[in-house]
Amino acid sequence: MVKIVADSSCDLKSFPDLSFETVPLTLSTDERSYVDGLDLNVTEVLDYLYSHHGRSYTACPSTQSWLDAFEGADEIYVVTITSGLSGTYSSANTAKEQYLSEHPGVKICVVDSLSTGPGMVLLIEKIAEWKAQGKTFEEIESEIVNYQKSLKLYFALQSLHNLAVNGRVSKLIASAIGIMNVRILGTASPQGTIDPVAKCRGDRRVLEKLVEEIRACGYQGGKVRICHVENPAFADQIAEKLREAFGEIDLSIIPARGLCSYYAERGGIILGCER
Ligand code: X90
Repeated sequence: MVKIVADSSCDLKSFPDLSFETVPLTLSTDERSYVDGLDLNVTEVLDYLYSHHGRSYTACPSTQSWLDAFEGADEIYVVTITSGLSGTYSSANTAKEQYLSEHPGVKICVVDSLSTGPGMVLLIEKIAEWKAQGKTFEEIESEIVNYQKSLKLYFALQSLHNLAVNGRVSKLIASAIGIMNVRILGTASPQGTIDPVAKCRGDRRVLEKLVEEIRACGYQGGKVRICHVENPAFADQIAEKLREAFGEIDLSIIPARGLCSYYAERGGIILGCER
């Protein structure tokens, strides 16, 4: 059986016509812990975390949770959140080694997305598309890297608080926003870390700047996936602007699950596109 397994930061819960499963990260405070599973209520968790004054943090999936997801499959594609910000890629590789030692002959390809959310969605969709076309494991394993190079990830966030307290972005960068309607526009660096691009005052400005950046990176109307944290209106505005500029595009909008909601924070959006 062919199976695609991703961690919960991909924001998808299911995938049509194919065996697909997500493995959860966890979100916690010193008092509570939430598994980013299919039934997690994001609004409730965000309400709790914003009212909680102590520290909060996240943890990558355990090796065992990957192994459980691999069970029964013999051709497995794993897509993880960037290794530049999380131990998830490393835990997936540990699980791969263990599964292979117990199931010789199985094929497992672990892809470090160097991205998250919508960047992972594009990778998962491409693997599924290639599989439907009958490509072999070896072809997919060697071609996915080139496809990955054609992808770009952007984000527009209203707060970098959770990224900063967990050491994923410098406190200096984080302190510049969260005041006076300032939004930060950023991108994923080639190493899969956070690369701030601009500070923008207000939604209209960040929208203009985002479309400008997308154009400048060489985008010409390829696929776009947008994940949002309780902000479908902003995602719709981005979609509209992109269609004005580039015509009909294959674009979809996805609500963020727990992990991306925690780090991208309320109002945040993450956008992945093909160049
Ligand atoms: O292992 C763990 O505990 C998970 C740590 C994840 C840390 C960062 C998640 C970022 C999610 C923020 C905007 C997108 C930035 C992507 C740059 C590659 C969302």
